[in-house]
Amino acid sequence: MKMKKTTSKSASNKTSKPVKKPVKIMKTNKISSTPITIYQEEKSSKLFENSKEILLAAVCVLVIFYVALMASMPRKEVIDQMKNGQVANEQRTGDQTVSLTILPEGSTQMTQAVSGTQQKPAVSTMPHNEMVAAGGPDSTVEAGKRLVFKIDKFQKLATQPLKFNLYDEKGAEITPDYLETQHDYKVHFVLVSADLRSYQHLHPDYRNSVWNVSANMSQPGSYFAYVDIEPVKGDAVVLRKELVVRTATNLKDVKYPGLTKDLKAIVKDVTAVASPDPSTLNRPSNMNFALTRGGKAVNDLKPYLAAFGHVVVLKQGAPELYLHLHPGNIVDETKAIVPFTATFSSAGRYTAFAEFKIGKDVLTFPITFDVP
Ligand SMILES: [Cu+2]
Repeated sequence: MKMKKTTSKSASNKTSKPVKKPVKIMKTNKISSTPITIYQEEKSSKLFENSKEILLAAVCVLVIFYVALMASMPRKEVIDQMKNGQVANEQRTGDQTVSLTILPEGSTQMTQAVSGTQQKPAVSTMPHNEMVAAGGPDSTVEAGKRLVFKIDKFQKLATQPLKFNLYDEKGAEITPDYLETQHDYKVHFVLVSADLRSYQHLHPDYRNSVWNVSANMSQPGSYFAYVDIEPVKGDAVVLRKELVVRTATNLKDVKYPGLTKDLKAIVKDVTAVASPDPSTLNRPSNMNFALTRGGKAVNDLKPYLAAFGHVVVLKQGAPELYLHLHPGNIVDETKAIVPFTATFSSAGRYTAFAEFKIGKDVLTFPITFDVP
């Protein structure tokens, strides 16, 4: 965290300065009109000497208080930096990159486009759409060999301990040392049920030579795991794997969530209203989320994983299409309107899972909308 350079080091030096005694001012007492003035001057100059010390002490106290306050409240600063489109790298080491790159399997064109624009920017609150727009909109996610689960078929309807390994293009294992931290974690693990009715965003641990995470898979059917990582060398990538509880889901038979009425989702006491505007395919379009409580803008929106919000967008029936968006700058925090941009390449029905930290809770708002 950045500290203001104001310190108290010079504050006490001045107290050792010799105090000049006022000289014989009472002499002038004879003049009736002036003594009071002079006496007052004398008094005020003494007062001034004392008040200097008081003032210095007060300044010290204020500086100490300020420093303590800044140390205990990094959030405000993070917010300010985020408003300015920066992220507190000092505080969140390695948090310099946008979290996801969306690469189709074996597409060199995409890889080039993405690496051309990504270049490990120092700013991570830039909306992902830049990358997506450059690399191609709602692209496919690499599936297959690079994300390998110890077990990918389950019988129990339960929270399952999942274990997996990650590999690079050459088949070498990707351990934590080979990963950048992005948005506070080395691995972001999104698990979505095939019917898009269950969504989890988790953060696995690497233990005993394997990544571990527990995920709720209490419904039968397929789940899609998306692992987003940014290798130290190479581009960020999203890897995908289908996990099956009992029987795989036939995507043609899935009853997906219908269009969300008024594009409004309510979780706890918070209402999120999305305003996607995907009027033009293949171009970045705005997608704002307005967060309210009791009809008023929420006043306790907090940064979460180094952003003011995270939106994962999936196309119904197309698990290979995946967008992960982060907001740009929040222009007016008091309005609690979080601006995202997304680029869609194909018409259809999409479900967005928008995560916001509001107060102490991270709330996920699912909103289904159409891209005409
Ligand atoms: Cu995110």
